[in-house]
Amino acid sequence: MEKKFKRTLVTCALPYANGPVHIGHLAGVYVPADIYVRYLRLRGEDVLYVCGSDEHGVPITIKARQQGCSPQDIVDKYHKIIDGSFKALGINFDIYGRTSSKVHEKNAAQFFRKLYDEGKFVTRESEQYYDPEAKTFLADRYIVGTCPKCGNEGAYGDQCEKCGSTLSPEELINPHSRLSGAEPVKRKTTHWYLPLQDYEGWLREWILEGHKEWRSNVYGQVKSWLDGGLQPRAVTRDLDWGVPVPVEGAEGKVLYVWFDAPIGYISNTMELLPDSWEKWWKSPDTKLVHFIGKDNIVFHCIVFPAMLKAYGDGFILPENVPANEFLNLEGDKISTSRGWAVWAHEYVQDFPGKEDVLRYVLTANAPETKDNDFSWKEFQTRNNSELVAIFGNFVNRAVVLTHKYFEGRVPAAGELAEVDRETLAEVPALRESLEKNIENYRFREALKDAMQIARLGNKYISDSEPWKVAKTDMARTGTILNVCLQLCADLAIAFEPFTPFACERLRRMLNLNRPTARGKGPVCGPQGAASTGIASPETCAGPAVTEEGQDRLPEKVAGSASSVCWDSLGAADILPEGHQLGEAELLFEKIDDAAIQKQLDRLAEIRAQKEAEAKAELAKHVTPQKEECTFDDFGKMDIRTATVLEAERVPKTDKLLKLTIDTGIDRRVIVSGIAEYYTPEDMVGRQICILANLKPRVIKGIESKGMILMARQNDGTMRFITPQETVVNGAEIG
Ligand code: B3M
Ligand code: ZN
Repeated sequence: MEKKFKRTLVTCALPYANGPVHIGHLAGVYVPADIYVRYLRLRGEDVLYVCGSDEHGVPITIKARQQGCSPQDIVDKYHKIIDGSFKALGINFDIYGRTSSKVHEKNAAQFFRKLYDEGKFVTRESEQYYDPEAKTFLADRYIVGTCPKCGNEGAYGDQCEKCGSTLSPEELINPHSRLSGAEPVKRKTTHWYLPLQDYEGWLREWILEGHKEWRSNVYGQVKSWLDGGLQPRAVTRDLDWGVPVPVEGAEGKVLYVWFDAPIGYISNTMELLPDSWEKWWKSPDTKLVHFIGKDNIVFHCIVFPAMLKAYGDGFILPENVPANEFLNLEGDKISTSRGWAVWAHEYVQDFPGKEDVLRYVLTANAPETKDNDFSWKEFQTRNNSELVAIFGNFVNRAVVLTHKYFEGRVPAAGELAEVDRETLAEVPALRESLEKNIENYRFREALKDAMQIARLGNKYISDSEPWKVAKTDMARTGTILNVCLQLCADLAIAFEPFTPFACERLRRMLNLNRPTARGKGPVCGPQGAASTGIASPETCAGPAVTEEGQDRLPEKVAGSASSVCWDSLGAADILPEGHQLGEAELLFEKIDDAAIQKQLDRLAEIRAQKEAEAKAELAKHVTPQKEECTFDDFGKMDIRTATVLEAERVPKTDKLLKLTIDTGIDRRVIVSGIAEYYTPEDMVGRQICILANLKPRVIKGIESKGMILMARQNDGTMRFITPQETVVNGAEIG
């Protein structure tokens, strides 16, 4: 049986404040969380929505070093950018805190101290790398060297970003410190560890037995971690940026970022609600939901719960952790370091007024069950053919025609025809499906349900042709438009979680209030907004919403069409006859090719730059020169130009081409292992260079006379050598 909760605490992964957020973050975490929160609030649920910047960790100190500033400067800069882009996209947390805050430092230290005092940690001495020049221990990321797998000279002690291998500093060839360049030495150091293995049985029971309903990607990852056996996990680091370990003799040590960051959820709640935060974290009536990306699953499903369990004191555990997979960009993995990303703060500048389009596309294409790809073409198509051509077009026709024929007042619905009734009857079913989908974290499907209402409306108005009916039957025209306007009002409610800015415009057109959660809990947005008719999405958030004791909306605001709520969705009379509409405005605008091309050009530039860098990198690894030879040695080789006349694959082989060539001396056959790199069509007509006097060999039953000269690049790929200008066949080379 579903457990009933009184309130919901929604957390979003705290973004690292070492760079801006991009569409991968938005699609993976923040847009789905925002939909969920907006929806719950529409339903009258008591919700607290918590996020903040993750301001500790090695990447931040590295960035500071690169830019010649302090880690604090870095986090100040990115905290502001990230906070701003969330707001711009309508993602309004009740608090967007920071882990560099005083409240957090105190709270995280206290959390550690309690576990420490109660003997919940074990200490271990280990050998860690130490920079003898900079006189500091080195986190794995601070050590660079040559990757043993691919030869990349800039591989980190934890990972090679070029080939993606996970590494340990021991594996690096020629390791050196990023701080001083010195070769790191091993030194003994002591750290505190949380013995995760002690929590294994409990975790199994709680998740593997108790939460079979979790998404299969989450459940599967947890299971494989547990099946693999848990190990003690270090919760401290030798570093000078972070929360100092609150224990005597721990100078120069800080809490590991993944220990302090999740505590940040709690600290941020404390910061917002110093007197009532415990209600959100320690009441079994609170439903805790963590929105995260798949790379954070182990921390949110294993490490943090084990920390909370160790701490005790009534802390609740997540009811669900709907982690998403990754979003790629134009077929390639998003990469902050390579600049292969669409940044949220740049998007809102490049596409002002189109915040909803991004929200819509990222939801329609959300990586809920598998990695997905974002492409600018798809972005354009979804905007132009779905938002504009279906949703916007329908609303526009309904509102414009009502102004044209009925002075902008909702006409009376006469007797409903079959098609009217059937159309209206579809909405409650869609609503039910939408509710189920959101409640089960299937946001893509939920969006389809909402969009289906727009499709329904668009089809209804096209089929009913009120503009034609108006020539003969004004009463029927009125009925059709009445039905259309009710569907428009449905859309204004159903789309609120997904496209809040467009819904605000739509409500303005329909002269409707922001939908409220009538009678079920605190209202969504300040009371004052109700009388002004319009409340901006911003007013939907804010701590006041979640505080208890707030006035509730009256059960029914009689006669006022301007007050709708989620429960109005699907009713046939949301807008009463005679209700005055606002002016028609464009709900969505087309995005032209030029705007898309601009984005594609930017990405092409990045790609070209990366390719050039890769080439330069390749050029660095030239194989060493061979042993000396004499002029006579060389003179024995008869190297000539020739032209390929015919080419075909050698049957039953992958690598061989049979080439018939004109050598100037004769016409002959050479069998060459180049089929991996060239097709027969590539070769015909091309001028090549051959070693003409190589002793003939029989290959796969074919006599091969000579050898084609190829350049072997250091990644192993081959290119044939061709004269820059066409020369006669048989010209001697030397
Ligand atoms: N900052 C990692 C990430 O963005 C991390 C999340 C912390 S949530 C407590 O992938
Ligand atoms: Zn590598």
